[in-house]
Amino acid sequence: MKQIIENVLLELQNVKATSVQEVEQLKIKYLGKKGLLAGLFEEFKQVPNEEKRKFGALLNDFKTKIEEKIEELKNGLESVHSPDAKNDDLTKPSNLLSLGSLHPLSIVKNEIVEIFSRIGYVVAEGPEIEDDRHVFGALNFPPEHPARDMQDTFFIELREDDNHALLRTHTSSVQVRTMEKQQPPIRIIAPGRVFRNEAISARAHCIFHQVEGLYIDKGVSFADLKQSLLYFAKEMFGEQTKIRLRPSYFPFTEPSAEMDVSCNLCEGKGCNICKGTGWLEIMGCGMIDPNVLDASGIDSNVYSGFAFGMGIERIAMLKYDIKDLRLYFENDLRFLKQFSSAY
Ligand code: 2NL
Repeated sequence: MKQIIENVLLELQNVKATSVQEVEQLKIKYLGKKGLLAGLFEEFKQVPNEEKRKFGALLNDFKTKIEEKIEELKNGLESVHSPDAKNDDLTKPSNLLSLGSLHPLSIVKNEIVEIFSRIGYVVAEGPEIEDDRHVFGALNFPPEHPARDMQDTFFIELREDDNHALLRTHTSSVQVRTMEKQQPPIRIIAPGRVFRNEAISARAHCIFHQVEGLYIDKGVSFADLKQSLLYFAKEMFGEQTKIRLRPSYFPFTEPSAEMDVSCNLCEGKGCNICKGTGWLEIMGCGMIDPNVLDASGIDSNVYSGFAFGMGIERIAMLKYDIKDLRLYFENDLRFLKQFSSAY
């Protein structure tokens, strides 16, 4: 037995392995159930009692040596592991990166823009840092209007001539800039980020998103406004959708209205979402005040137009049943991953 052990130990010194499979085979050969070591332990049963101690120690030592050798071969394999080692398949596909998805506000904004582009509106954009004239002055806000208060608007720089720099509070400023540059017909849609000095809560935020629209030409009437917005409501909320217009007030339109759409969920019967009324308010609109046209160089004796504005957060809340505005801005992946989207 002693002789066998010595021979094997010698043999082991020169053993090499180039693959995991080879190491595994060696392990089976020496340490397996029917392997060399198992055979020796079987023979050990025949060893006379007085020699058991000596041979026992020898066998155990042998076992440890084989285990060490196997371990060494394994480690050797790992350290020489290189791309041209036999078992690497370089043609295997890599782990796929999971695709992100669009933010719910982007999904809803894109949908609104697409619906209006189908009837000839083009997208207009402008700066987020604006001046008083484009946000208030040209839009018929009287000097003492509460929206011009520090409490509501983020002023950036107070200027001598009162044309202060500020963060836009609506995207109407984009439309004013278009009217200054271009004579009718004008048919534009202005999506974008706006800012108001509000305390943040589930229902209010200092940053939010709007889409405003503007249509100016000869002979544009309230009937055109109503039919265009009915088209929008049906495209956005489904063919069965009804609209209603309630009188309202904005400094830049006269007459002005709030538009409601019939509640899709309860089909007008009254539910949680529409608070039992059967109607959901989704936008403000009206005929552009002649003062607004004239202030930007469009002759109100020749042209007329309508305008509308809606909050994207509110529409996305209705569409996806989102209950807290803050979720839009926290970028929590558990929230964002819920909105699958096709680009
Ligand atoms: C709302 C209401 C509205 C407009 C926006 C507008 C723009 C120009 C001239 C006249 Cl340049 N009007 N925009 C008109 C009526 C309503 O927004 O509730 N927005 C969230």
